[in-house]
Amino acid sequence: MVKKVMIVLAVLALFTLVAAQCSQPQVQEVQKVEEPTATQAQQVQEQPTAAQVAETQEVQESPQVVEVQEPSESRLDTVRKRGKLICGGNANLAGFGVLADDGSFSGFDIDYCKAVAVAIFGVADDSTLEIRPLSASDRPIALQTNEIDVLIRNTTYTLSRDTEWSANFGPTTFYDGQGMMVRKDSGIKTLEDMEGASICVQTGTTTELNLADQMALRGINYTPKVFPDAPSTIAAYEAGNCDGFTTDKSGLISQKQELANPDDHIILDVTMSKEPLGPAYAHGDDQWADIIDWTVYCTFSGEEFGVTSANVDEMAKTAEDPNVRRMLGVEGELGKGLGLDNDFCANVIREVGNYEEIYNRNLGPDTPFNVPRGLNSLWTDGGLLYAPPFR
Ligand SMILES: N[C@@H](CCC(=O)N[C@@H](CS)C(=O)NCC(=O)O)C(=O)O
Repeated sequence: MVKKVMIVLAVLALFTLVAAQCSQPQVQEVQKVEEPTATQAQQVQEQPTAAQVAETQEVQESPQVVEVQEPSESRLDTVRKRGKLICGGNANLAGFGVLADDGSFSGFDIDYCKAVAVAIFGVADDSTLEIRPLSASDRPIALQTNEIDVLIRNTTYTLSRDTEWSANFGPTTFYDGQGMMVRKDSGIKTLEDMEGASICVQTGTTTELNLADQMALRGINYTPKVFPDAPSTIAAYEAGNCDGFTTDKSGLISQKQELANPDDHIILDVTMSKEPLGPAYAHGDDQWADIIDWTVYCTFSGEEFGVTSANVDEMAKTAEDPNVRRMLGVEGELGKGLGLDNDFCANVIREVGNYEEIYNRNLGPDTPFNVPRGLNSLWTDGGLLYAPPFR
């Protein structure tokens, strides 16, 4: 019996020993496996990370694709291939943008359309420049659909236009403010005298909004009468349908001349808003923005340095001032940096003139408008016109 028990214990001990020996390497194997498994676990964790990376790459790549697609052809290339600049303008505002019976456009803003065409093509004529007349309400759509390359149409720079129109604004070419015109015999001298008045105003403009703000601020009740364009607005005022007509002061000065008896009307001594007018262009093409901006600055600098359409070629030959030499492209390669000819600014001044020439041709003392320069004087004359250096 004892012998049997001894044998069973021996077998059990042997089994335990074998089992222990067998399990030992298993444990070691597991441990061995576990170490790499931990690495594998990291790798497994990294796999989704890699997927995430892939996803991230996709996210990063898609805007890159968009970026690449958008400027696949720059605006400058498009305009060059087309052979002409399409400039959104005004057809109804003498002095700024007006269409003549012969189909030609003229005005201060139109001259800036011409200046941009000259900067690109060296010349502005029917083959290199098309003016596309736009109503106030049509402006943002024309910009957003790329129907026009640039908008130069007595357009006020505001924050919401900067964002909602997806537009950028170039340098202000005309600092304006909103005014009010009334009949001289109405006895109205101030806005406060307009309690209960009806006021003609054009829709799609800052004018309409400023009028509401200003009248509310002053607690004046009034009835706005809203029209889609300048001719219908001024016609309604002239027909006596409104006591007042409001728009930018430049617009009032211009529209007053359209009336049968301009002297029967006065512009009140009040400025209801700030209206910085200048070129606007679609977001997304910095080179194009630079071209518009530096074309405008060229006209400011031309006036500042006394370079005119009459003397520009002489100045290009004889000027010693490096500022003038760089501006006219006889020294350095500033035009090339914009994708233009180095003498782009000399061409602009020769063909269109410096700011003073453009201003006087359209709005100066020899025109029916005779608008004082005021804020639209050079910074050196106490005004706001200031061009950064051509350097
Ligand atoms: N500067 C303002 C007003 C611009 C504006 O459209 N003014 C009118 C009144 S002078 C005009 O030019 N009308 C011409 C037209 O559309 O017939 C703006 O940008 O909203």
